[in-house]
Amino acid sequence: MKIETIELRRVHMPLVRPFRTSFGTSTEREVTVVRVITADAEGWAECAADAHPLYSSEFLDASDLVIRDHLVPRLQALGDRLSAELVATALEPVKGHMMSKAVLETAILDAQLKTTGVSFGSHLGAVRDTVPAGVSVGIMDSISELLDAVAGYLAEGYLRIKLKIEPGWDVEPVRAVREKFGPDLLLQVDANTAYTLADARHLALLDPFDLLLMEQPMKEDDILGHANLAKLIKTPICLDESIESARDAATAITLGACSIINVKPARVGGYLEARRIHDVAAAHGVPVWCGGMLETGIGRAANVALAALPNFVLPGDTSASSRYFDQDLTAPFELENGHLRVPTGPGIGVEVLPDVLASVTASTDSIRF
Ligand code: OSB
Ligand code: MG
Repeated sequence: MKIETIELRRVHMPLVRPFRTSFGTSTEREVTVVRVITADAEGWAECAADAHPLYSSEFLDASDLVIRDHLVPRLQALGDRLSAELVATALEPVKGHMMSKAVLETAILDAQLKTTGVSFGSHLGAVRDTVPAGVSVGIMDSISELLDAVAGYLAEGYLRIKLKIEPGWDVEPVRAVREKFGPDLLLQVDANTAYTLADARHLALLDPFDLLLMEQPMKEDDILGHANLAKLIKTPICLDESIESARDAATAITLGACSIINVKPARVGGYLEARRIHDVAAAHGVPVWCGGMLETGIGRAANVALAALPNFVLPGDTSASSRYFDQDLTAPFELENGHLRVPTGPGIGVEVLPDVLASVTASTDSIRF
């Protein structure tokens, strides 16, 4: 494939309500949208890094810089041999920066699939037309505010609720949601690394609430700690931040650090590695689900396609556009009986709305290839 230009565009997307996690509060999603222009097609993707290095060490200003100065030159060196399948290997010498690598691989894969008329879903191996939608519910100022928020999401049709937790906001909100919405509600929690093994006895207080899983209770590099915690609590442990590759997944599963994995393509360098994690987990009988990074319709389209693979057996954080934005960058993803439809058009299968994109763009940088 011959790329002519790569455009990096910084956009600011106001969130419909603040989203608070154990690592901070967001009131807008600032994101870098990447457009890859070839003679035959345009490929689109978004970088999942946040403005601040709080979820992981990556952040948007650093991502723009590493893309421009370190990643794009390595792709240019491939010349016309460049293809999505070669991106990860070409970028391997650069340590880390998985989200920056992912956005390039994804935009190139989108352009490539558009050229051949194949959808992300078909290319990755989707086996479903729709995927069940869960929703990630932020930390609130009060339990009553939380119960109202959960009731609203359930009325919209969401099939699974994930509560963000942190020390001081864990057992009581979980108890309140379980008591109010009953034993059939699919309920899980996400701590984003806010606890240590010294909290094991406290986290075991969540055992009676029949949670589907507890996501990333401890630090990302604490695989041994998660394996130890798994022996001390009944709730299944799911890893998010700890898993950056299929090898990480194999290690964590083998050491007993998790029995479920949250697959975020951005965190693992793209959809091709995400599929390998899906395959490794499936081979071990470990279910996976598709996480999210408050994506716009651009990233959501590809996530929904991935979530249609066979071992994505739990509802993902693949929510409707309205959970995040009043105005998405694409036609909005909408719930149909609690499900999102997997796009079937070429590539990511959704069109970017040029006027909307222009209205939220703060700056654009064009790199001649
Ligand atoms: O840990 O899963 C997470 C959002 C931003 C960063 C990290 C996480 C999240 C979410 C929301 O939980 C997922 C979404 O709705 O996109
Ligand atoms: Mg998480």
